[in-house]
Amino acid sequence: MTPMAVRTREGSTPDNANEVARSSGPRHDALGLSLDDVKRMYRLMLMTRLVSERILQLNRMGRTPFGAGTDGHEAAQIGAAWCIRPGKDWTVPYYRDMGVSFVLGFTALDEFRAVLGKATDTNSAGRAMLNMFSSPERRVLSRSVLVGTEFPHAVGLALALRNRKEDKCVVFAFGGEASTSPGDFHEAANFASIHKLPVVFVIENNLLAISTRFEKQMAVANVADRAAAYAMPGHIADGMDVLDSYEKTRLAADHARAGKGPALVELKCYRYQPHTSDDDDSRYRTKQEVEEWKARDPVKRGREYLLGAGASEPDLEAIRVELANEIEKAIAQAESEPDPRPEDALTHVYAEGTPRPDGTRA
Ligand SMILES: Cc1ncc(C[n+]2csc(CCOP(=O)(O)OP(=O)(O)O)c2C)c(N)n1
Repeated sequence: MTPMAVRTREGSTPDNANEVARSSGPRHDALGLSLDDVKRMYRLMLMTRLVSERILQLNRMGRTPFGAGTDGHEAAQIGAAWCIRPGKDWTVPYYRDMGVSFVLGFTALDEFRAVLGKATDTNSAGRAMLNMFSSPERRVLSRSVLVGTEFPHAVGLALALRNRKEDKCVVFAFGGEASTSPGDFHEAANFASIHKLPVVFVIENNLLAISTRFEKQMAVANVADRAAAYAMPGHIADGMDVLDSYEKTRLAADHARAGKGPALVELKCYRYQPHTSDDDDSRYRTKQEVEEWKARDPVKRGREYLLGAGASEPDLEAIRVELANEIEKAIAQAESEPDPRPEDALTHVYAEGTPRPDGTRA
């Protein structure tokens, strides 16, 4: 399977009214982004790449139990998450969404605390699997690792926003392409569309669900084709390009924000690492396939774009050095922090004060 050019879906119902105007200037200008915005996007893409690579290294050294690499998803995640308004919109990220979490303000230290299962982990105090991001202040919904279960929750959240009259707030529900196969996705999309709820389904299509290839996952050519069944727009983005990912997600977000109901954006990307640190990807793909996708590497493309738009090599090198230092400091800090206490294992699992049959309370 070679990297596919991004196709526009035939028969799609693009939200033409919201198409971003083209100009002859730099692409980011036409999207209303400054060069500084693009630099910040690049910084977060590089941070995501470096942290992801470091997690796998630490795992192979026996210092972390588990990892789920983000490499290859950076442009999709940073570009899409750039449309989220912090503190207003809600986000339901999935387990591969470290880049989304960084846009929302999570730090490398937050990530390493979670990966190392430390008591200081802000998501679950070391109880949940890594990347079960959770933050009421940042409006990030804690979710289950069961794929697809996030969508009915996201739609319920959107209904609650409407009932509370939190107008113009949108719920961004993320998932991989395989998460659109369980019934949860279809029930959620149907309900959201009937009730015109402000949900953006952000689907990172990396063509593989562990070892199951896209063609064995669904009969349609694009995940975005599924949107038509629910009368919602389905946009397709080159998920290896941060600006395209931003542009297409913004079309979907503008639609939802305008009260027109849900929309879906499919970000076509590829994961470089095995599915998780426990997976042997040599059993279902060739190194050549991975290399072909790496030729379109999103971080490298972001760097080339910035150099072409006026950023300097020393500027970009300074970003890399600063990130590398921040990451090593975060690892050392997280490793020095306490593990959860065994006696806290059930905290927040059962409601405190639950009545026992004998009338006492737990
Ligand atoms: C309901 C359910 N079935 C199976 C699994 C096991 N599982 C974990 S990840 C995964 C693949 C998901 O693929 P996709 O949604 O495309 O996301 P990706 O991991 O490729 O980013 C599966 C089948 C699960 N977590 N939940």
